[in-house]
Amino acid sequence: NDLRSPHVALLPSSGAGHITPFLRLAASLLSQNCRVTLITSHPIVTQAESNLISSFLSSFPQVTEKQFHILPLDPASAASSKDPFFLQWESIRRSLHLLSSILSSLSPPLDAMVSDITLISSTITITKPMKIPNYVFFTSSAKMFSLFSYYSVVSESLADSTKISEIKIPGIGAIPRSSIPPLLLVPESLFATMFKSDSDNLRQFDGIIINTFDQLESKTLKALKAGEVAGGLPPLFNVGLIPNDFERAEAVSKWLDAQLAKSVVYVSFGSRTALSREQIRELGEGLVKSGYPFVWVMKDKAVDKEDGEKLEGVLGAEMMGEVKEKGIVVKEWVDQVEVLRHNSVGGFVSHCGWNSVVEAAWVGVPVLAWPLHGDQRINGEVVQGSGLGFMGGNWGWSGQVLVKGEEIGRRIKEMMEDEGLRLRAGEIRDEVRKVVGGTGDDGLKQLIQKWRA
Ligand code: BUP
Repeated sequence: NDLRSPHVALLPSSGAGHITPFLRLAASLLSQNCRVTLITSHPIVTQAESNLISSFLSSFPQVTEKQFHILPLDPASAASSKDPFFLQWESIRRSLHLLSSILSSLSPPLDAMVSDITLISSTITITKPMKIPNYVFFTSSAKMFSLFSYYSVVSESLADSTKISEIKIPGIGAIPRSSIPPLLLVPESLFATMFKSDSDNLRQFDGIIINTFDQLESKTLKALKAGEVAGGLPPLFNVGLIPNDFERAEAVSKWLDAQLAKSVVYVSFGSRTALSREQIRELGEGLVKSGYPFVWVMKDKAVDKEDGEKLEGVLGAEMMGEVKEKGIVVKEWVDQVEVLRHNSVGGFVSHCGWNSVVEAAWVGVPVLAWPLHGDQRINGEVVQGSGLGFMGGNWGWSGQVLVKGEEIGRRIKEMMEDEGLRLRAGEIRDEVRKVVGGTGDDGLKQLIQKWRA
């Protein structure tokens, strides 16, 4: 019966980079006549996440929200990391035994539970005995997923740099040691231990959902779907999730309207990465030296609620003057997709958080990749491999190297002046738009058909 509406519960973890794709998935499922229950974990870490969730819920009143009140952070975990998002994931994981009463109260019963990749091993211990079909939403690239699914094979040997300078993943190729998220090179770290056991646990799931486009990662998707990377994995559904109206926010449109076509550089390092003061000033210098106008989203603290310092305090009075003449610097949340799709924007300096890469492909804007943490260098390789952009240089992980303004300026110019790159980014956008967007999306269709069956 094709008209049955499957009931799906979505369990995102924390950070805009995780919440946003979950809400986009929810919007796509609703447009295909699914029932959606959204489980929101409280307290919420950032204002940006609260705003996104509220706006989503008021745009889609048919969604059931279940608020999940998590336990306070365990002091032992607090010692394991300084990253507020990582700590929140840990608290959610520790609280998940409290989820069963929420899940059993849902009516009609669930056809599927979709959990964020950072929560999967804890979720499944609750949902498996309840016989709820379980799906993983992997919120990064398919290439990063190939490393994730293959990780348990190589984790031990990775610790010794003399043994392994790259990982050769069957069907994918080599990932150099320098691109591997640094914590994965420390096998006893909490992150590496989790990564390994989650990777093993994948086989207990009914399916894996990845938000990516064939136009970015066709070879990787093919290898994964053919089972070349790791044996026994559940089916993979690649869904191309697109931005939605509930995300609308300030987009500095008036200022952008006054700029020449394709002349503006947009700069953002995502919702959870603050550069050092020193690096912020070098970046300011680089932007001024590039000669192009810019919109720069500046983060001085990882969590927006704690980001109280005025721009002038961060940049210093002199640089503030220079920067203000050439561009716009914002410390508030901007509507990134709306900025990127403005006709005057011609390039994106990005940390390559996966959502940013997907958005750049969706609007066809070239990317200068400056990965800083975790999966971002692997995502940067996808950017470079697909022709959407290129890597800035051997700029190290965040905080390891001070990238000088001179070099940043030069690389920005290179991006803005490369006609071939602009054409390729436009082609990627055109190809993506032929297949993605609601009903044309095969991955999403197959997923919903499976839930309806
Ligand atoms: Br900052 C900022 N406006 O001002 P990523 C971010 N975003 O719309 P991250 C805005 O947040 P992870 C802003 O468009 C994207 O959808 C942006 O996700 C949006 O990076 C999202 O790009 C950020 O994946 O998350 O935040 O570093 O590390 O989980 O990838």
